[in-house]
Amino acid sequence: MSCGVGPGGKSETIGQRLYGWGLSRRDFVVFCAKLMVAAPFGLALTNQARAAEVAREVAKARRLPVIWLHFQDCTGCTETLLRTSEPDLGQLILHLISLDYHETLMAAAGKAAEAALRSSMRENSGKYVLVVEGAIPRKDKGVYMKIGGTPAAEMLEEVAGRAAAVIGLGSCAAWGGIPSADPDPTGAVGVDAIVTGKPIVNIPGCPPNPYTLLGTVLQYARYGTLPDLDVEKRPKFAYDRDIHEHCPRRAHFDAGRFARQFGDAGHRQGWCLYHLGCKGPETHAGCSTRHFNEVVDAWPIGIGAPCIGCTEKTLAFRVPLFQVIPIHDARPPDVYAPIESPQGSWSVPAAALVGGVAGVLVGAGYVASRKFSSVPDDESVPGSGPADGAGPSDAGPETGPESRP
Ligand code: FSX
Ligand code: SF4
Ligand code: F3S
Repeated sequence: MSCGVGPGGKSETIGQRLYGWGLSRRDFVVFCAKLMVAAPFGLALTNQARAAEVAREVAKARRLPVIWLHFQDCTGCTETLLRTSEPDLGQLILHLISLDYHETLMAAAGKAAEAALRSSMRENSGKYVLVVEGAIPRKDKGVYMKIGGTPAAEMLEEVAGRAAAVIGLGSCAAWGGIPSADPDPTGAVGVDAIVTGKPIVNIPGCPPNPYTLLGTVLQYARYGTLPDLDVEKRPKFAYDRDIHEHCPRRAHFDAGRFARQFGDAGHRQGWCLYHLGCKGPETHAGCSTRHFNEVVDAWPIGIGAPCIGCTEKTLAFRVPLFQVIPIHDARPPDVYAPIESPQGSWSVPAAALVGGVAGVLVGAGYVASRKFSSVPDDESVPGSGPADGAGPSDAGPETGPESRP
């Protein structure tokens, strides 16, 4: 039994499956182009030069059997996968992989569902990828969650035992997420606190970006390898940079223009959310360049909400939402980068000229930042003016030009 749509076995290639389904080559290439945007480097699959070549590689892969377990979660991780558009990724994924067991998507229930799980484990022993969504409760012998009478931790151990690799999808499965927030009533943990002896990939985010999952699974299907991981077992291709590096509000941060309250003038003008508790400077994720649901600006900062650091083990659900974090290295430059001569060497007059131009730029930038560095009074929002005592320099000595001597 499979909750994939349409006929066809696991032995067919992804290309045969997709073209048999009626997907146009153009739509397939468009999907692969999106995959390349989500994984610009670091994923063997997208190291090809063009989207058409990535499409050729993906098309050659066999559909990977996937078993998907749900534990303590909100199902947002599945939702984010199904809520994508053009080409409809929700449909597409059911052709890219062979989703053999997924409690919220499969039609089967009760004994039939359990039989589907057993049958897939037997048929694909040692070959399937196990995707886990949700945290696993361990307190009091796991009584807080049982599936078919089996505690979640026990079920995870058993299904992971026959898997080729395990993916902890979402912050809950990666390290406990929301269910593990203080006071953590159920003793919620992530996959790697329970599973041993198997390759584990964490794809945190609450919810995570669906393309990160697809990139990981498709690479495994095509080459049998997993992407390079960082110390938290996150694929580097998706978590190598922090939000702050590519945030569209970064220019406001550098110039000292901060929203002080939700709805104040700075907030309405799209200024930096640092003082509202944004954890972007400490959060590794690609949200600022890979938005959700393929809708422009559909990501926390894009809609005016500070990043809560949902991809970081030590931030989301650990540090209060609106608490301001210390800035370590993200700071505006003291001087602008030098301008190199086209010949690659410096002549004295050119150096003098560049020095003059750079000096003017630095001066202009500094003056501009002074000019725009405080939120103008907004009488419609109580406490929104500079008099609320939260000037840019409140953020510490390293947060903006305003704080420089
Ligand atoms: Fe957790 Fe997934 Fe957050 Fe929700 O199910 S990662 S609560 S968005 O969606 O597990
Ligand atoms: Fe963007 Fe947050 Fe950095 Fe401001 S602090 S630039 S909103 S990531
Ligand atoms: Fe999470 Fe921050 Fe992205 S809250 S979704 S990592 S912007």
